[in-house]
Amino acid sequence: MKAKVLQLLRTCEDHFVSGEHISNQLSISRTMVWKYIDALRKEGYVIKAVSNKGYHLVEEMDVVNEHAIRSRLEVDAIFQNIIYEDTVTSTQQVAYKLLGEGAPHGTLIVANEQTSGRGRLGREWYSPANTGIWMSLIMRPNIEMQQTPQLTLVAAVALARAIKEATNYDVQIKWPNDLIFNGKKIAGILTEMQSDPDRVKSVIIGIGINVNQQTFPESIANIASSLSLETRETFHRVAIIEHFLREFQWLYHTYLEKGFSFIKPLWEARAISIGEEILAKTANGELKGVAEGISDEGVLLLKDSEGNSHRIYSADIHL
Ligand code: BT5
Repeated sequence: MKAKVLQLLRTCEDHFVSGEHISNQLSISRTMVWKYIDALRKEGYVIKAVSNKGYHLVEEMDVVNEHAIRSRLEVDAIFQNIIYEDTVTSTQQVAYKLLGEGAPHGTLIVANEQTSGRGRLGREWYSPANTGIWMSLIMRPNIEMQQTPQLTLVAAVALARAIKEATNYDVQIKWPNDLIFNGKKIAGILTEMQSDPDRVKSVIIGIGINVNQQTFPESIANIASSLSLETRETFHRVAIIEHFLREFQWLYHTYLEKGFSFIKPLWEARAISIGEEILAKTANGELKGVAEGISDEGVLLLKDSEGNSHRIYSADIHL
């Protein structure tokens, strides 16, 4: 209900909306309307009340919680099952637990802080409170197992587009799972698949975005940054989440319908390091060469100094 009150206030952004209108629209008493307004104020929303006129949402703070997200969902949004927690170990871990309990396709888990956020290969992911977006999506796609890495690229395109829409800044994508701003990593994606021997059962897509952090631990300060540090502005996390969910939904559905060939040019348009000399550190050793692009399946193509072509399925890329 709080989400619906918020939605109504937002649709009348530049003028007052009467308590009576809210009460009629939502079929609740005027007293209940007042209670929801009061609760929203306590969360940090600045809502002006003028007798005979009604309520006016003057300012939205950087509030992230379930109804803040829900109030921004499109009617046909697939992410209807939203779980918000203040502090978790890792939203991936919460997602695994929920999968065990039968969580539906389109489950979204968002946390304000992670105490054991993780990256690929069990690496740590720095996830302090109040500043970043730490979220996991549970999807149950009908795709082949070898296609799941493509979902990382779909999510990367959706995230780059969402950041552009919410902040007006362009970010780049570094294969396979990094978003880069001014040469530094501002977001990472972690796609984990759960499968039977012959089919994908579910996929958890974990996304970490550095939004308003002003400092980073020394160990990553030279490679990591936030949107705020790079632009000297601050951003509303929930607006970035809103744009991401919208972008991801249509890209995901179009990908399922038309295949990866639809995503590839969108990915390439934002890719960093294509045509450049790179070092790919894979589980089987290191390879140096020129990144030629990605294949129609989303695999990185690298040509070494002897002219041999290599297909890279999984690696860390150093420029
Ligand atoms: C990733 O791994 O980039 C995937 C990150 C996914 C994080 C999300 S947050 C929500 C969900 N829940 C989780 O627990 N995880 C997901 P990888 O490519 O392996 O990069 C990890 C490396 O990035 C680390 O070894 C550090 O060098 C660096 N790093 C750690 N924290 C960072 C941060 N906040 N920003 C930028 N770089 C960071």
